[in-house]
Amino acid sequence: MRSVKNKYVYWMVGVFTVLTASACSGDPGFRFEAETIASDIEGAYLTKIADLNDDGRPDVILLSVRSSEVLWFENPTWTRHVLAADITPASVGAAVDEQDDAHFDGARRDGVKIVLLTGFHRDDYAQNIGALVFSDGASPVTVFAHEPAAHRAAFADIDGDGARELVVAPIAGPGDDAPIASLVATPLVLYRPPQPARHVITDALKGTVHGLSIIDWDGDGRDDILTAGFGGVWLHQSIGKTGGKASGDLSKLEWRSEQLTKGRRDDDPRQRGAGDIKTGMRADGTRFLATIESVHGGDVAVYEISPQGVWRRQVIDQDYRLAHGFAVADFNGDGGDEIIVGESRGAGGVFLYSSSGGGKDWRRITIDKDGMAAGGCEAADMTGDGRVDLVCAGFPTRNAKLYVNMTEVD
Ligand SMILES: [Ca+2]
Ligand SMILES: [Ca+2]
Ligand SMILES: [Ca+2]
Ligand SMILES: [Ca+2]
Repeated sequence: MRSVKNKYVYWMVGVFTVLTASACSGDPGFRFEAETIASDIEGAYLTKIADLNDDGRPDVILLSVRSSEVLWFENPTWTRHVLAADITPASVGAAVDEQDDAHFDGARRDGVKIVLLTGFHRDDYAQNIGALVFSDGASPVTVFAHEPAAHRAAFADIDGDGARELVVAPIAGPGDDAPIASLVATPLVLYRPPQPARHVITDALKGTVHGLSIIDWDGDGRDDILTAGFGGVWLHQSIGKTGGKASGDLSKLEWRSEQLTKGRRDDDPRQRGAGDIKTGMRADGTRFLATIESVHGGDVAVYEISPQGVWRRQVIDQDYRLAHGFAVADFNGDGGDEIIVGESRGAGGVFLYSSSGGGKDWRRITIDKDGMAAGGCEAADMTGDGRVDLVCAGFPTRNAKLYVNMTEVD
């Protein structure tokens, strides 16, 4: 019988380095200890956390935009394994579906489903074939579809039937030779891997789309989708039924898409909008939005809704050359979420923003000053002690690190 996640206990191995000990008056001191997962990964870009060997400990998939291999690192020794080989060109996104035991009526789960987005030419965008690669850990890895310029993906239960579908967000419309600066229509697409059928959620997004986030926005048991791009932050919700658990017809869904905020304003349309989107929760239970603005931009913004229903923008930092690593989680257990932002240029830097008062007093705390130029950061409890840790991967620094959360939690 499978051990229940979050109840495992084990000792982390490796040499820890105390990186920061911040203790502002009246503010809980955030403290992280860094552990190197890998330091020789050319093109290290993003991570995807998932328990790949089903031992209850979350492992780390590492995507490189310079490698034909996708590696995964086994927690807690960080022994490296090849997840997929001969990926040409590189892989830029991954989505993992770890089904809860409840979905299998208490039976042991069948392992994880993984989709890798590959075929992304960093230097020749017009050749972005967007191969969608499927692995269930048992059958051979297969390419089940092509979605040109596929860039972000996430599993989400869109129709509320208990099984997750795959949302794929291309960075731009097909054939665009400069997708990071596109001004044409960009699709948002739904799949049920490994079935090849393609379902367009919307073609209302104009220009580059760089951020994708999943949340059950209205608490109705169906996951909803947030996207970020030159056109701002959009919410996409499905209506209608597909009928039949895990096998319904996704083409029967109807979609409602609305813009939540325009994001950054600028005369240049390629400097507008938002590059990434996360949702967070205040300690009092109110929701906020956090964004990087614009695409590959340097601003960090927080939005809170007004009594009139308008998302009000507050820029909390503008110091980044290219902010890319991005995560939102409650690192000190006070019920309110903090924001993580990684500088992806030069020597980098990983920073935490904390708002202790529930107001506009976001303060910045350094987690890693110059040892991580984070292209991606993810928050998860990697050590099994109930505290949320942080995993980041960096391109210029060619590395991946675990930041073990040592913050005192109430
Ligand atoms: Ca594991
Ligand atoms: Ca579903
Ligand atoms: Ca919903
Ligand atoms: Ca907190």
